[in-house]
Amino acid sequence: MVAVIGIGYIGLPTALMLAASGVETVGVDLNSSVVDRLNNGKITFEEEGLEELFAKAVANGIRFTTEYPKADVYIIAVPTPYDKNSRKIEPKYVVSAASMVLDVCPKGSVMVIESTISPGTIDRFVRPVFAEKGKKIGEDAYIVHAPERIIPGNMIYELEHNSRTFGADEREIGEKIRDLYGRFCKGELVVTDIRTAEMTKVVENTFRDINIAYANELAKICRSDNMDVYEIIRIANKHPRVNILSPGPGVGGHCISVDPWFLVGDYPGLANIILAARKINDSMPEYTLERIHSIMKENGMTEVGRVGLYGLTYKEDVDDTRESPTLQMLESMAKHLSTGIKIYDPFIRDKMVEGQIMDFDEFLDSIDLVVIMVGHSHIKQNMDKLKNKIVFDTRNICDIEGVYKL
Ligand code: SAJ
Repeated sequence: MVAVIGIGYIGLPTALMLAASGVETVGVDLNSSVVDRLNNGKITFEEEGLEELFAKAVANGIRFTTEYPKADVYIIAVPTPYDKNSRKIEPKYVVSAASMVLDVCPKGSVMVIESTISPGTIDRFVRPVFAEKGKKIGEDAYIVHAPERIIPGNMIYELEHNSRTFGADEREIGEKIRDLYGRFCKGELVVTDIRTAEMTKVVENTFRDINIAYANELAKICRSDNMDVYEIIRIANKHPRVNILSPGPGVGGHCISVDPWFLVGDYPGLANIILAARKINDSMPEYTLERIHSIMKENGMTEVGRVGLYGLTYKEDVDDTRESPTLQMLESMAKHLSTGIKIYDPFIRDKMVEGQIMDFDEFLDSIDLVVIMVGHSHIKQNMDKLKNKIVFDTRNICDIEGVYKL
C-alpha cells in the first residue's frame, strides 16, 4: 500500500494517478476539511482532467484520512514554504511528516520525498530525524527523493509523460520506487543518488529562470532602441538550436522565482549568472510599472484609479497567486504610496487585495487603461470588450491595433 502524505497541488494528482493505475492508495492530510471534502466526492482545486481522474481513483477505492497508516511506501508531498527575507525554504513540514512516518512505518518501508527542497535538505534535516527516533536509515526505513516536475495547468498529462528522477542511497531501493511510478508514468525514469536528485531539480528551474531573464533583458534593450522584441525572438527561435522564452511582467510561482536563490545562497561568488537572472526577473514588476506611467503620460492620464490590472495569479489559467508579478507590483506601488488602481482576475473569487473588482464588466467600466498582466484564456475570449480601451499587453497575447507592449 502507498500512503501519500499531503494531498495538495502535487500530492492529490499523484495519489489519484497511483490509485487509478490500480495501486492501493491512501491520501493523508492533517487538514480535516480537505480530507472531508475529498471523502465527500469533491476535488479541492481546479486542474484540467482532475475531476475524471478523481472519479477513476474513487472507483478503485482510494481513501482519504487524517491518520498516518501503516504502508509499504510513503510519498511526502507537503508544502515547503519560502521565507522571503532569508530566501530559504522552511523544511519544518517535511521534517514533521518524516517524523510521523517513522512513528508508524513497518520495518523496510520507503519514504519518498517529492516536496521541493533545497540541495542538502535531506542530509541536514531528514537524516537527523532517523537518529532522533532511534531508527536506522537503510534498515528501519529508506529515503528516496523523487522531485516533482509537473507544471500547473498541464499536471495530469505531465504526470503521465514527463521523465522522472529517483535519488536513493541504494540502487535497488531507487529501482523499486521507479517501478512503482512506472505503473502510471511513461516517461524515462532515471535512478541516481539523493544529492544529484536534489540538485537536478533546482538546476532545471534555474535554467528556465535564466532563459526568461534573457528574454526580459532583450525586452528592455529593444524598448530602449525602438525594436520589436517579440518579432526578434520569433525569428531567432527559428534557428534549430535557439529557444528563447517570452518576456513578461515578472516571474512568479513557488518554484522558478524561488529555487535559484538556493544556489545563490549556498554558493556565493560562484552563482553569478543565476544571481543576475534573479535580479532581472525581480526588476520586471517595477519596470512594468514605469511603462504604465509612461503610457499614462502619453495619453494624458493622471489618475491611477482609471488604470486596471487584469490578472492576479502568477500565470495563465491557474488560481495560484504565490509570488505573482501583480502582487509584487502592488507591493511596490504601496511603497510609492500610489494606490487606487483597479484589479480583476476571473480565477480569484474571494477578495484578496485592495481595489479588486469582482465583476469583469464593472472592472472595464471603471477604467480607461487595461494592463494585461496574465494571459488567461478568459481575456483572449473577451478581446472585443477591450476595443475602446487603451491596452498595455505585457504578455503579447493581443493583436488589436495600437496596443502597447512591454
Ligand atoms: N514566465 C515568463 N515567460 C515565459 C515562461 C514563464 O515570464 O516564457 C513566467 C510565468 O508567467 C510565471 C513564471 O515564469 O510567472 C513561472 O511559470 P512557469 O510556467 O515557467 O513555471 P511553473 O513555476 O508553473 O512550473 C515550474 C516548471 N519547471 C520548469 O519548467 C523547469 C515545472 O515543471 C516544475 O514542476 C515547477 O516549476 C516546480 O514545481 O518546480
